Amino acid sequence: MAQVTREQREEVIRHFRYKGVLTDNVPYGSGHINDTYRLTFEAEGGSCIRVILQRMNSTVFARPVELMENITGVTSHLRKKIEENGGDPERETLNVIPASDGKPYYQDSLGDYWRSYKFITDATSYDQVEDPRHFYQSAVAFGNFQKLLADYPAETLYETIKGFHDTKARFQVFKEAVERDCMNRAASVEKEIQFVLDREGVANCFSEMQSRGEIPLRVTHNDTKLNNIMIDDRTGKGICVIDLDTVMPGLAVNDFGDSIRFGASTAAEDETDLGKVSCSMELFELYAKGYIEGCGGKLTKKEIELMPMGAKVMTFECGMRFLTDYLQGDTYFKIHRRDHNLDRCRTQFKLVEDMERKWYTMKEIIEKYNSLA
Ligand code: ADP
Ligand code: GN1
Ligand code: MG
Repeated sequence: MAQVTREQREEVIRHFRYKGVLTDNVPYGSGHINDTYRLTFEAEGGSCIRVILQRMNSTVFARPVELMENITGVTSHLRKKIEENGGDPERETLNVIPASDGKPYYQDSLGDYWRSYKFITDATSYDQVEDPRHFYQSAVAFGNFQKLLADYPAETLYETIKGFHDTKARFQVFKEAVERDCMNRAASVEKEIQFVLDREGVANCFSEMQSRGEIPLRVTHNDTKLNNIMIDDRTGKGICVIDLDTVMPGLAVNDFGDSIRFGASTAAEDETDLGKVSCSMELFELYAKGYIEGCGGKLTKKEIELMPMGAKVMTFECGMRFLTDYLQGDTYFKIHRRDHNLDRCRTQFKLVEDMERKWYTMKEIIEKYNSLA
């Protein structure tokens, strides 16, 4: 997508009915997909009001109107549940700020789609675990999110990205990207390509289990990395699950696994010193405990048993996606330096190898919680 221009942002801001005087307008967060800004307004009496303004990525999300329908549906459902449970829906779920015409989005004169959310104050989204208690609390919150959406009518949700976690289909897309090699990069990443090709069984396993009816489809988040949750600065609790673009029917084991690949890693997702990258068994256990608790008895024994596999499949899939994007010329994930997607791919594969080494430890940890569940 083309870079957002200042004029474009000014036009968009005029089409939301924000109150007060705009005093600050800055790019925000470290998401790989949308263009996010934090706006600050000074209201009468000198108080500060913050909002999030986002340009939705139209390369990734072809149908932004349907996407926003999903988000308003899901957040209304969550709001009702949070109110019933005596919580604070202003902080515990995303709140969409409608545009001046009342729609939950604004389409600018260049054709781009924008949306705005109330800013969740006094909370932080972390790119890496700084305090293990935060990681545990994020697990409880993602589990609880799953529980709150257990009775959401799944058939009303649009599939915002077709086959998002269809790892088997992604394996085929990867092979095509290798064959086309449109950037002439394949020769320089033979080792990484072979790493993927050696693991076709990993790519296929959940699709086979699903077709045998061994694991249920649920309404899941599908992008459960630690920076997609706001941790309350005061209480340390996972106050709000954000980034709801991919809420769709999916697998709980994948939600679990995606959190592990990101949060249980001992290094950043794009660390170039692979010596620093490993999967922490302490963080794995902490997250498993929190997620099982958060789901409140809703997971089947089979789903719990498959948690190590969820971690491996999601880490493998993500590495394969980064490598596919590298081979295709970096058109999907935002990059901030040359070979950024390759660096990201390498951390994921290092984690997969580490999980393979620690496989029995992971199984043992999960068995312990499964016998208690
Ligand atoms: P992306 O899809 O690009 O990852 P996100 O929706 O996750 O976009 O937003 C990017 C970042 O912006 C988040 O990781 C978080 O730091 C911040 N953010 C998003 N929504 C809010 C919000 N309502 N309040 C505070 N911060 C937010
Ligand atoms: C993207 O949007 P963001 O940055 O939270 C991606 C995830 C990947 C993740 C890797 C819609 O997440 O699937 O796992 O990057 N989101 C989409 O960090 O593709
Ligand atoms: Mg995000």
